[in-house]
Amino acid sequence: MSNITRREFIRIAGGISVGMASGACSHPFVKEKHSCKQSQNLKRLIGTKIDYTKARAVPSICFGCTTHCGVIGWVQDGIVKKIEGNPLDPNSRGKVCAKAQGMISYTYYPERIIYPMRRIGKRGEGKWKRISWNEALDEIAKKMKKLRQEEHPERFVFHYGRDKTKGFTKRFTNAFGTPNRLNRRSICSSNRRAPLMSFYGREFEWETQDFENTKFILNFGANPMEAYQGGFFMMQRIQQARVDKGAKMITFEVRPSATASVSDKYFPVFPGTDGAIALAMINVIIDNNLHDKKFWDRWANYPLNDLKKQIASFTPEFAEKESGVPAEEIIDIAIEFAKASPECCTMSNRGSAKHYNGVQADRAIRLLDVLVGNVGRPGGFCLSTLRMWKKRYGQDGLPNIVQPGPSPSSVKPFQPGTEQFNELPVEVQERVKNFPPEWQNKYFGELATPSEYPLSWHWYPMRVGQLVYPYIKEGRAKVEMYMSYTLGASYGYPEAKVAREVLLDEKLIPFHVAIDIGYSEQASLADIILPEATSLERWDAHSTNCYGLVPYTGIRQPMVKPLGEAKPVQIILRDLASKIGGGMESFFNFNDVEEFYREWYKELPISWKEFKKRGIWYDPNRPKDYELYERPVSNDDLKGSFVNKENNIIYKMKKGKKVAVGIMQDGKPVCGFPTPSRKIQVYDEVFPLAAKHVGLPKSDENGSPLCTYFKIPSHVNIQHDELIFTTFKWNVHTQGRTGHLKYQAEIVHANPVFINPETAKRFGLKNSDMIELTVHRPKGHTYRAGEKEPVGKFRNTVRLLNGMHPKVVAVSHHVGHWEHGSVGRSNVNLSHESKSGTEPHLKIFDDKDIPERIWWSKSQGGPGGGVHINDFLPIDPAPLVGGQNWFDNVCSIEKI
Ligand SMILES: Nc1nc2c(c(=O)[nH]1)N[C@H]1C(S)=C(S)[C@@H](COP(=O)(O)OP(=O)(O)OC[C@H]3O[C@@H](n4cnc5c(=O)[nH]c(N)nc54)[C@H](O)[C@@H]3O)O[C@H]1N2
Ligand SMILES: Nc1nc2c(c(=O)[nH]1)N[C@H]1C(S)=C(S)[C@@H](COP(=O)(O)OP(=O)(O)OC[C@H]3O[C@@H](n4cnc5c(=O)[nH]c(N)nc54)[C@H](O)[C@@H]3O)O[C@H]1N2
Ligand code: SF4
Ligand SMILES: [Mo]
Repeated sequence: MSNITRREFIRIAGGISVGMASGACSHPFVKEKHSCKQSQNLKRLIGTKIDYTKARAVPSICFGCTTHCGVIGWVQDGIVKKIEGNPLDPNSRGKVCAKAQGMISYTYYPERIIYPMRRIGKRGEGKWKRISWNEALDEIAKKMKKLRQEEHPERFVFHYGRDKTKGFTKRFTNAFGTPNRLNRRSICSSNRRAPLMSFYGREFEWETQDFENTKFILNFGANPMEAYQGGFFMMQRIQQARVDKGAKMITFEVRPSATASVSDKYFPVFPGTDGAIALAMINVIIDNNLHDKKFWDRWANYPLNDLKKQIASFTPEFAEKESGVPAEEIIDIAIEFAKASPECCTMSNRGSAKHYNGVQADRAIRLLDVLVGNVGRPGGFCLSTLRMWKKRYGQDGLPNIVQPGPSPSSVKPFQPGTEQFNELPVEVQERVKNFPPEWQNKYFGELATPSEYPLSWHWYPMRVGQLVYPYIKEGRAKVEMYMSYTLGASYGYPEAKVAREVLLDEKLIPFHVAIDIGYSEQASLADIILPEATSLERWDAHSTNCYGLVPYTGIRQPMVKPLGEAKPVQIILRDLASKIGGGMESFFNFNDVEEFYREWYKELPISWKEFKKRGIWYDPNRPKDYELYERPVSNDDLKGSFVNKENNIIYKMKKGKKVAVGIMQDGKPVCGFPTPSRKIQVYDEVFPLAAKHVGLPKSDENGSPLCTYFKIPSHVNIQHDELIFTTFKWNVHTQGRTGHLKYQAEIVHANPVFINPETAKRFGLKNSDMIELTVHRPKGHTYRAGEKEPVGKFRNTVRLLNGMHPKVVAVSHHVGHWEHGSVGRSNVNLSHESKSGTEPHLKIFDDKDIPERIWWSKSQGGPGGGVHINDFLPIDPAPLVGGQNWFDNVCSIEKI
């Protein structure tokens, strides 16, 4: 890299100053030796075997990845010694993966943060001192109070990565009055969710295939064998269906992922062409008359003949040309898929969706299920109720699980004439003024509801996280206080250097508070760090879609007391609310977190004591969530309802608003789908509507009301010597949060560039050669599109791998940290040694592994801790929805 900016210098210099830290106050890892009981216990017991006659079993919910399995923690003498699966969990069915033990690693990480810290040097310089909770919260509250007094609550920005409090933090931001409760949806899954919500309604933003009973799985780039939100639940059932029932799985991928590797057939595809394959299959199925006409006519909102006419040009031969998958294979697979219906299903995730054309690709994939009529049927593409705290679909007997106490809402849309609106750039004001009223009422400024990406907030606020930092830099929003919660943007967002640059600029972000459990790259750029209790030390309510198709709920409960002064976020926010006052405190009227959740679950048919003992509750007598759309409208909803004769929709007045509650089918009132038409919206006017309002040219087919395929603009003229740089996840790591967990890091601590051996030959490369990768700016209607200057260059070693698509190089993330303590940095020279003789890091116990056994560190003659690649992945939001196009990056490589 040629030029080092001032900020990068600060980062580097910060690293060095940490390395040479001396004197009283230098690093957030607390200096004094722990002599408390906790620490004595740890010293004595870490590494010893469990004595099951003495150990206590505490059920809880894993926080190791987005899957959230039910677990049991074995606790002995106040220490969690082992994590096992909770057999009562209907989703994970008593199993856990290796990552679950990581919760023990991070709870007892010697360099964990367990006291509030305040920076004493420059921001990012790495100099800290311990302060009391009172001091920390007083300082934060004083600033926040001022914002409320000045009627600018929106200048408080709460940005989270994974918030599993089920709305608790929203209670806080709503009570404060800020709409800027930002998330990571665009980074993760918004392109994936939008097609589902368009088809099936907000409530079904995620499907739940009935894998246990399926016979044929058509997989477009999902990787449940090592990742996927819920992958662990799926993996078990997929393999069960394959082994017990001979089910088949076909995978389209760009690299031999774990899922591709165990599939019956794996086809390496040219990146971003899954949509062409799916559309070709739709044509084949219709041509062979293998579609389910009855289902289509009853439930799809568009005539099949018209659809056929519009997609006729996407033939198998066309798809072969685009994707490289032979036309005959596409035909055979389509036929086999349709013939297996209803015991067949599609599966896709970020691989197909996180592209410039990914929303339309996933709409095409989703259409395959509608076409063969497997939706909601046994063995098919099912839709389970994600949440269980409302009675719906005529299902009685489910408790109403809601947060106790009044629901705060002082968040106001940015209406023309308000100060907030007038502060917006003029072109934004103009755009918003032209929005339909429904959107105007949902507009809360450019961070929460970016006006150029209306489909990121049309269904519900998905946020465009990767634009938050550029927008702050451009002055599209004014920030006074920024609070990061479980957020690793400075490491794991695309062009993470932009996040760091903005976080380092005290003019753009005058105050930064990080609520974290460790000294992450994000926390290192804070003014105050508030230490959270880990998932083994805190409460949370849990629910997610269940692959057993029976909604359930579970409770995360503390197995042990928080170490040091760490506190659960609920207590941190309660205490902060009470210091801010002005009515906020009334929404946090509880003494302890257990009291709050006990109240929340008061309608559960089992006692609180029993619930805590089991950790999980579901109604075993509830019929599985098959064909919810055919369920009769409940008597409650029918009372006072009326039918619109033109579209057969059943409406009802609720709180002065006309709400659809079902649809008449063959003279019977059934629930249908929670969409405006109560049908499956394979045709959706919202796409052209959004395209019109943001001025997307007609030639950009993201605005098509029917699914379609078009080439990714950056790939149109891709050169012979250019490749596509893709990124993926490893089975033993989770995002940027596990690189420092010793056992996981020992297994995977490097991220070489995987490349096809033939391609390698073409570039004169062999295993372990060093290359330089230059990543180019994307094209199309996206951030900094078409700029000549590359996003950046990085160096890494190559690893030859058969089965890679010849035009793809793939590099994982998770590693290459420069914070997160010694294991994170793969640095055995415990950098935080102080000359004063006191231990600089939190010495809760002597863990010989850290630092002595980080054998892969360079100073021990190892290969080092991998390369940080996210600075070189361009910020690239897909038009309209804003999901990050992680897998489109065109790059050049050069041998060094
Ligand atoms: N072990 C582990 N599990 C996790 C996580 C983790 O970090 N580690 N993270 C969780 C989270 S937050 C998420 S979002 C999920 C993500 O779960 P997945 O989406 O299943 O996994 P990713 O690795 O994000 O997906 C990218 C996959 O798409 C492939 N791909 C890239 N381009 C294309 C293409 O054009 N076509 C096709 N067909 N495939 C392509 C990549 O090779 C890669 O295997 O995993 C969750 N589970
Ligand atoms: N190269 C590349 N980059 C990717 C991806 C990829 O496939 N490749 N995947 C992307 C995806 S799908 C996602 S979802 C994002 C995720 O990105 P983020 O949402 O930013 O999540 P993490 O990187 O896991 O960072 C989590 C932060 O939370 C902290 N943390 C962990 N546990 C706790 C806790 O219990 N309490 C608190 N308060 N803090 C905690 C960690 O210390 C860390 O700082 O990453 C994205 N980045
Ligand atoms: S799959 Fe995820 S949630 Fe389940 S045990 Fe593994 S880390 Fe924990
Ligand atoms: Mo994600």
